Amino acid sequence: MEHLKIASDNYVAFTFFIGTMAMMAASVFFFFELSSTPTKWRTSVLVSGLITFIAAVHYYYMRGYNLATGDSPTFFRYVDWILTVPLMCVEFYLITKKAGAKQGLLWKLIFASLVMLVTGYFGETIYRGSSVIWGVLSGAAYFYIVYLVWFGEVSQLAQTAGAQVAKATKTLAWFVLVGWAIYPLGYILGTPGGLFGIQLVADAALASHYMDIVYNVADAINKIGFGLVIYSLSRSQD
Ligand SMILES: *C/C=C(C)/C=C/C=C(C)/C=C/C1=C(C)CCCC1(C)C
Repeated sequence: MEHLKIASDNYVAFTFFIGTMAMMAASVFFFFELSSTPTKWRTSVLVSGLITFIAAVHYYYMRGYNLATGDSPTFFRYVDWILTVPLMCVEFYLITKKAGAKQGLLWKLIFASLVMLVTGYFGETIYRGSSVIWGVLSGAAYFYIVYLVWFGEVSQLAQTAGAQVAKATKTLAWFVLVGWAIYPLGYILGTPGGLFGIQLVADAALASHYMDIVYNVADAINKIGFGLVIYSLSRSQD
């Protein structure tokens, strides 16, 4: 078998590699901190660890796939997201549960995240020619999640759940509004006519490289950062 190495100017392979390490390290951190986490926050911190652990396993695979083929591991990217994004919705539910969050809210968040990801997957793979319309549908589901965490049930419940929960929920809401908005940017760069018919990067191979770099950076920010917000909440007085 040929020995594969990362060329020093291969930023796609490099960010897959760093992403794998970062997700692994974050998982070890969250899992080891569990024993000193107050019981009422243990499930939340465990879920933070599960999110980065699932990502670490996918990144390990995607890193190898990309290095061996030079291609974008789109399928496994979406398998990762389909598992981890609903778990991030679970985090919102868990921290607002004490203030009375109902399971219905959890299902709303999970359903919206699945619509967002499945439509995005269609636009990136099966229906690339109509990626704009699938991107718009995905964006609608995304904005529904933004609405729920900024103005809807999540934010209303958080306000009655104590100062620390309210503060953490606001920070997580910023992650959803700004951190998650990085993904559509990657989609726009990587799909044909991504920006309402405008092709930003003409070369298809280059376009998919840019997309992978953007997604890799976004994942590190959103999965590890999100988990750390939960972690610091678990160390607060609430
Ligand atoms: C850990 C992974 C996370 C937080 C992934 C989040 C993904 C998104 C918020 C993706 C959103 C998309 C749109 C809003 C429109 C274009 C298609 C997507 C799927 C890239």
